[in-house]
Formats: sequence, structure tokens, C-alpha cells
Amino acid sequence: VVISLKGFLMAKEIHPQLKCNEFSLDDVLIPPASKPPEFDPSVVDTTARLTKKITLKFPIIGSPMDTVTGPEMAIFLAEMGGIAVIPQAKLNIRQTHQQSVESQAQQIAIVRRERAGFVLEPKVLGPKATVLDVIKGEQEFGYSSYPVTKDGTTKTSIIGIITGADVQDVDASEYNLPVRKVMTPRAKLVYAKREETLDINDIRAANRIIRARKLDTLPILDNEDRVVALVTRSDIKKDDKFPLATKDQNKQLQVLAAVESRPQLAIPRIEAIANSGIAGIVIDSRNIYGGYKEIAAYAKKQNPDLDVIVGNIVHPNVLRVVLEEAGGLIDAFRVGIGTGEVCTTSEDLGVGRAMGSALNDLNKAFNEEINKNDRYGYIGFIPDGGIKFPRHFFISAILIKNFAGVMMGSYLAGFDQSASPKIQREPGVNVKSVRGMGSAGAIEDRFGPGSSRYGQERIDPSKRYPEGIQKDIPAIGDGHPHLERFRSGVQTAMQSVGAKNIEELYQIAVVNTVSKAASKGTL
Ligand code: CPR
Repeated sequence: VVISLKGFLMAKEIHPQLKCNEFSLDDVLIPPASKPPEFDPSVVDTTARLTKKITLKFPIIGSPMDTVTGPEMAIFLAEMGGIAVIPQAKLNIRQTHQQSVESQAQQIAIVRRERAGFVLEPKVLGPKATVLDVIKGEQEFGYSSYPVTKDGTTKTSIIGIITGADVQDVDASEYNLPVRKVMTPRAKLVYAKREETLDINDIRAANRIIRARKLDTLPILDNEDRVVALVTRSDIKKDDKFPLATKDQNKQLQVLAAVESRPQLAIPRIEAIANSGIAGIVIDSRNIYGGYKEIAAYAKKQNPDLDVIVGNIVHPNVLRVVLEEAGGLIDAFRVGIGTGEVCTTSEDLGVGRAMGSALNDLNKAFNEEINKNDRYGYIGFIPDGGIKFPRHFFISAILIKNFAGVMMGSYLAGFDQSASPKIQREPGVNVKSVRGMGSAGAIEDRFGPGSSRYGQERIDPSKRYPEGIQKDIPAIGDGHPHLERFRSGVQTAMQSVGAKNIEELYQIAVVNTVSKAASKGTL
């Protein structure tokens, strides 16, 4: 906002609340270190804590927007070291006529299945099963390793293991051979004991055996030789490829899910998904009001391990009130109103706040006063809306001590991994679409005729002022190189100020608010 000095003085006389010192992230420039850094950007650690429990090695958080985050985006971001929030409804819900709770649960399941971890209740075969059963199984389920047990269930002891490699060279004329003729028998079986792996949730121990013995599949056995779980090599290959991945104790990818801000909608949803393997919920709302406390309490009751993220906030007083009311229930806050790329809240409604000022005020109030004596412990703050360059990540992490990672929507929307389909506008020009969740199209799909919620709520989409837009953006291909470059940009910036990690960054960096020309580096 530019306001003339005369205008400022006049306005000040009229309205004592007028503040004119707000700054956005783009009004800030960070001077480089005063002595040359002695380390390479590639060693800079970008790890941040999302909540007390969840750590993200490259903290990019996929926004719960239907054009952005589906299972593919969630897997991609978790593999890259971030995490994503699966929105309440899948894109094109109108066409698929899927109930939104079911489609969200399905999407969560896809992400959670991406890494098997300990495969509990694995499929097993009996001694009479044939090579053909193994081959058919591969076509049907996509895997070809099975423990073979006395009676073909996990209730009896193991007599061997059959893998894809064992059947690979069997001639088609011998497909009716019983598996016991080609399997690795019990006497030669490499296995792990449940007390040394599964019972202490130590998947690494299992993986060590898989690597050392060059196995495809490792059965985990109890004292009576019964199979209680399997661990497979396919996970290890993926682990090697994605060293920053965000995983739980069972080495499965972590994911969050959005729920509505109204208890009557959020509660049945939480009931359905609380134990689906999600790490937490995001109560999705443009600002905090009403039922958040009831929803958070219900979520923690259903599953005390769930983290609860709320938002969006820009004012320390909201932070104070929420923590006073519901301190033990809230683990992180989304910060930012009106700054999103496809959001028109600032422009059309005149509501919003510059991200820099919001982070700065929240930081001061939280550290100097609200969290005195570490009353609430670690609470994460997630800058959300308008983040598209490494500088936005870097500067946010300097402005807020409990930097939990940045939430992104539009920046991710052009990647192959986004939920929006690629459309060819003209030969050689591929686009994807991104829309705000309060845009006319999104409201129509979520609440209009044809949606599963039509008539359940007092929302007439045609009478709602849209708070966002839908737009085409270039389809820029696979997201991996883009995010890798983004991270390298953050690392270079951090190295330039002499910070080896996010904690040091907050301690070391000096923040200058500067003119527009200075922030753009023009003379
Ligand atoms: P971008 O990364 O797209 O700039 O911003 C994403 C964020 O914008 C979302 O996480 C959400 O907080 C906000 N947002 C999404 N749709 C919106 C509408 Cl219609 N209006 C206002 N804010 C919106």
C-alpha cells in the first residue's frame, strides 16, 4: 500500500488505529555474512519441525487445494522431505459422484500404501499351491513373494519362501509344479525374529538383514515359526533414492488430511479417517472461528497421536486466545490471510495482512510473552499463501523462530504431480488449472447441485462472493528438478548468511526492510 504523507497524516487524525509500517516478505533483504562462510551450500540442513512430533527435512507443505494435492502430490512431497494435506474433496467430485469422506480416505490409503513397512498379515501360500499361482498373483497383486506354510494360513508354521526369482526360470510347461519344489526351504531360510524387529518397531534392523543377505523378502517369525510380518526390498530401493523422505516409525510416508471447520461436517470425517495412518489433521478455514476447539478435542480423543493444525492467523491476539482456550489441543498454526496467488481476499474484500508483519508480530508475542516459561512447548508456524521463491522460505525462517515449513499451492500446481489434469490448449502448449478453494468453481463443486453436500448446508454458491480465482498455469513437467532447485536456492541463501541450519539462521540473520528497488536489486 502506498499512501502519501499528507494522506497518512490526515488519515491518522481521522483514525488513530492507522498503521503504516506493515511489510511483506518482498520488502526485506538479508545482508550476507560479515565473514566468509567456511562451508558449502550443499551441507546446509533445511530441517524444520512442523510440530512437536513431526520433523520435515525439506519443509514444503502441500496445501489442501483440490487442484493441487492428491495422492501423487502427497507421495512426491513426502519423498522430497515435506508433507501434504489431502483436501476434503477430490477434484471433479461432481463428475465422480463420490462421497467426499470416502474419496479422501481412499487417497490417504494410496499414500500410506506407497511404502509397505512391516507388512502385517501377509498373503501366504500352502504347499499345494503351484508356480502358476505365484505368476497369477504377480499379475493380480503386483508382488510375487510369499511365505509357504503348512496349511496355507499364517496360523501354522513356515515351511519355506517362494519369490519371483524362484519362478522366473521355470518353463511354462512346468507351471503346475507345486511351489515346495522350487521354494527356498525352511532349513535355508533367512528370517528375523519378531522380538528383534517388529515388537520393537525396528524396521532398520530388518532392512540391514535384507541388504546383507541380498534378499527380496524377509519373513519375520514368532517363536513357533509362524509368519507375523514381511519386509520387502522394494522399500529399500525407494529409501535410497529419497534420503530426505518424511516417514513414520514404520518407515511409511507421512500425510495430513484437511477437515471442515464446522463440527457437524468435521466430526464424521474425523471418525472415518482418524485411524487411517494420517499424522494429523488441518482444520481448514480462512480464519479461526467457532467450532475449532470441539473439532480438535474430538480428533485427539479419537487418536491422541494426531497433530492438529489450525489457521489461518495473522494477529498475535488470536494466537493468544486460541492457546489459552485450547493450548494442549493445537500443534501448529497456518499464518497468512490474503496473500495467496489465487486468492482475492485482499483485493476484493480489503482484508488481509502482509506476511512479513504477521510473522514478525506473532514471533515477538509468542516468544516474549505467550509462551513464557515454555508453557506450550513447541508450536509450529507455517507461512501460507504466495510462497514461490527460495527467498520466501528463507526470509520466513528468519522472521519466525518456530518456522515449521512453508505451505504452497500455486507453485506446485504446474507440476505433473498436481491433482489438476494436464490440458493441451493449443499444439505444444500444455496447461494445468489452479483455483482458490473459495473460488466460484470450487464452491460450486463442493456445495452446488451435484455435490454430495448439496442441500445439507445453507450455502447458495450463486450468492457467495468468490474469494479466489481459477487460472491456467503452464504445465512445467516433473516436480523433482523444480523442488531440488528450490532447495538448493534455500541452501545457497542460508550459506550466504553463514547459517548451517534453520536454528542458526534465526539466530544469525539480520533483517533489513528496504525499498522496492533495493529488494529487487535494481540501482
Ligand atoms: P498459494 O501457494 O497458491 O499462493 O497459496 C496457497 C494458500 O492460499 C492456501 O494454502 C490457502 O491458505 C490460501 N487460499 C486458497 N484458496 C483461497 C481462496 Cl479462494 N481465498 C483465499 N485464500 C485461499
